[in-house]
Amino acid sequence: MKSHIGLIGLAVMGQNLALNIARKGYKVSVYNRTAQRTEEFVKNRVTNEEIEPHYDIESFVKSLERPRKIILMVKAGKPVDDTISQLLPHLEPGDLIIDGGNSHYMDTERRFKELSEKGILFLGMGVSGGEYGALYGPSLMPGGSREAYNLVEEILLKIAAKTEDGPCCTYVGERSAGHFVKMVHNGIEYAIMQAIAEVYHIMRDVLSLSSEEMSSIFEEWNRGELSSFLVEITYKILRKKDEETGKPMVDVILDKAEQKGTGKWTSQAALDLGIPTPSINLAVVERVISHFKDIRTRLSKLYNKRRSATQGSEEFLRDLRNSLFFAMFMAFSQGMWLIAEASKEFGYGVNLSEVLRIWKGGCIIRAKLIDTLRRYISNENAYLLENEEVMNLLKGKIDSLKNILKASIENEIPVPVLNSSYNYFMSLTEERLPANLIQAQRDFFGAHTFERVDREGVFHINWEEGEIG
Ligand code: NBP
Repeated sequence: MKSHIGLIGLAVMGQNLALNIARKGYKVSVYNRTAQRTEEFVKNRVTNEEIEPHYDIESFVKSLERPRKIILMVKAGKPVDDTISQLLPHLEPGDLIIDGGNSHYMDTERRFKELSEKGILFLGMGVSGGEYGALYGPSLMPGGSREAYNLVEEILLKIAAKTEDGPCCTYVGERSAGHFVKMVHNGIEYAIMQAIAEVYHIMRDVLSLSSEEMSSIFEEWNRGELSSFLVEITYKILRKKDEETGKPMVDVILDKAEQKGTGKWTSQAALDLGIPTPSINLAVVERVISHFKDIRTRLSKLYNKRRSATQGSEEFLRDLRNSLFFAMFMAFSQGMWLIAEASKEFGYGVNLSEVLRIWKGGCIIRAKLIDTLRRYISNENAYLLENEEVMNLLKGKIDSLKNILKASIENEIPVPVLNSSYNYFMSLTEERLPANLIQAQRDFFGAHTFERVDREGVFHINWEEGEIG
């Protein structure tokens, strides 16, 4: 019997996805560039699942029912192109390749075009949820042609995470829409992680709370409006002890944050499309700063920080909780606005509410807040701020955020994402920004012209001698 589907790339994600698909009753052929990985996978992890290993591409392709459906779970970048090149001689028009890695959306755009010209169907599919999600139910964000999606919809819906609103998978949109949406998902993830880290920093260095105390607070928060996967893992992380030293695990981890690039890509795309995503941008920048450990250590000795120990009063903890909620909301506001703009610009046809729905389960940014966002999102209100209930919700948090920002300034603690959430909101809600002065400066030194508030037209003046046109 031929396999229903094939999967190439048996690192952690590929292995788990193959097992997940096989456990839903499908026969899966697998292939990996390095044969040893395939052998170990079959020996150590495959039990009753119908998983057929292959050690050359040709036999792998021949083992698949037609039209062939092949998922790639290889490293993003050149490995995807290499694998596609190896597959192509063995494929026929109508066969489907699904790239499930974190590919850059522009690469997906190019591959979609190249493969379409050869009659090969292609889906760029974001997969979120890490290795656990891949095995037990990820959030899937496939984009490409509807025809391609229809070929695998049944399988994808079965393997995706489930919530009361259905499986966490939908046809996201045309061409590279799936990978664009996955990229922004990761950008939002960066911002929320950084906001949580900033709150932790204040708890640790201003309130002097122990890891156990912080863990209990995050655990309690996770039962309320902040309920989310990232808050949940935070309280679990904070209570974990290092077996060697007995210290809290977080205290023995070096404070240098790594990144694989999806946050940076989100910021780059946002800058290109002209959509403000300051929380995401600053979360990326803060990871970069974290890398300069030596410089930070030297400078910290030169510029002693002034810290005044503050009592962790009920009010202060409430303010911290409200600030985190506010920052989380702004991360979604910026991300969804970016997706809406990309959808318009690139003709993706993304349904924003559906994107939020498939982020309700399986993925890293799943959060109770998403239910609220889904009630108010629309193409016109993609930034989610133009609604009376949202307005009341946010107004109730602003004073808290101001208190926390004041405390962070008092204690010289960096809170770039909490701060940028505040400034993003304050800029967007300010009728008269000082951009008039910037226009004047541009016109002064570069004759870049300006518009006037009192009449139509484009103007330039000679700033030292009077109006010239
Ligand atoms: P990796 O991103 O570490 O990639 C390892 C896989 O790529 C191995 O199967 C490796 O084969 C294969 N590969 C490489 Br490297 N170069 C190749 C080439 N030139 N030709 C063919 N195969 C090649 O694996 P992963 O962490 O499982 O992630 C897979 C994809 O899923 C990535 O795009 C990743 O960004 C994405 N993703 C990962 C996570 C996560 O939590 N890890 C979550 C969501 C999405 P080999 O065995 O022969 O070296």
